[in-house]
Amino acid sequence: MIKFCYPVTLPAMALLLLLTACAPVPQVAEQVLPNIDQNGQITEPEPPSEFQIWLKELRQDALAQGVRPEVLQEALDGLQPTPAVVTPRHKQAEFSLTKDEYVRRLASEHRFQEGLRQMTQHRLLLQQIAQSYGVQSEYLVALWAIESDFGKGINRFGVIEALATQAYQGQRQAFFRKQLLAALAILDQEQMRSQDLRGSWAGAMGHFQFIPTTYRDYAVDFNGDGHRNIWTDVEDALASAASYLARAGWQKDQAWGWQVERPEHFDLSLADPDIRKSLGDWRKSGLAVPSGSDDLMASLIFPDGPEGLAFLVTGNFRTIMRWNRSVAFALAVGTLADRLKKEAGSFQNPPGILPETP
Ligand SMILES: [Ca+2]
Repeated sequence: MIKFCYPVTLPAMALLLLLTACAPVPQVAEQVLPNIDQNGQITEPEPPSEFQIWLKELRQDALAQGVRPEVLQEALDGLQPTPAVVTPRHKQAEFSLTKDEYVRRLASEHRFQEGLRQMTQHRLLLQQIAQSYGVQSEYLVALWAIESDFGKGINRFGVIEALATQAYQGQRQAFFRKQLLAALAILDQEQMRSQDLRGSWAGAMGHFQFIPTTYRDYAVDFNGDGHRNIWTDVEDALASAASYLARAGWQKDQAWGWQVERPEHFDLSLADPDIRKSLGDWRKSGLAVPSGSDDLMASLIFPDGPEGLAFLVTGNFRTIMRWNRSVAFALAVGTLADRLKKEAGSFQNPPGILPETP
């Protein structure tokens, strides 16, 4: 729980809670004192709330998974669920716009321009990461743009509080409970205070919005300072994203895919993500596909239906969709990466050729 100590006028109960929260934590075992009503009569102690019972079970599970008691005390004592949060607007937009419109919104002109600037600013770092993990720089920068607009607003919520709220009263409670347990383990392993573990309303953390289990499995300490800091170390954040993509099967010599023109009288039944054919075979089917790489396998998709745009997508597109299962997200990453690669001039990484260390 975040312990605010603002000197503002508050309802008496809230003030009492704040004073309690700001008081020193007792170092001895707490005694159970009887409740006394306004007439001085001893009353029965109030039964624990449903949330307190839930929290107790969670604490036991975290202990069983090896999280130290003092870490749990710091993170969970006094914790309360916060009012339900509203689904962010961009999530609603994904369902109200066509895929093409949504992709253009995600891969906006502003993000492209800022992406070019970031590629220049972090040129050497991006080259080192590209060589270490085999992920082209423009994809990392495109992901960075679309996940967090280069780190804007990534620290709005306390992750423990946000995840406890979702796990206790939100949708997908089992998923969020698992994430909450992973977040508690992060506090222990990284020796962080709960108030410093910041993220989104859904517990997504840092520049690339890693959920706690993703952080646990893929985050790396690229700058070697002993901490996997995806919040304020751009080195660790970018390398952690590359680490994820590399382990999810990224191929450094593949494009994500291409927009393709559909010839007249094309067999629409071939537009199926489960159908994978070589580029050579797609060419024989009548699609104008890029030259070279005839053996590369790809699928044909029509994200907005047969009347909309058509794309051939490779295994790297599937890898981006392992990151985020939204087709529009993957198309936005791919198209923004293409644009960055094309415009970045001397920074360009031709497919299959990683930049050399100067
Ligand atoms: Ca580090």
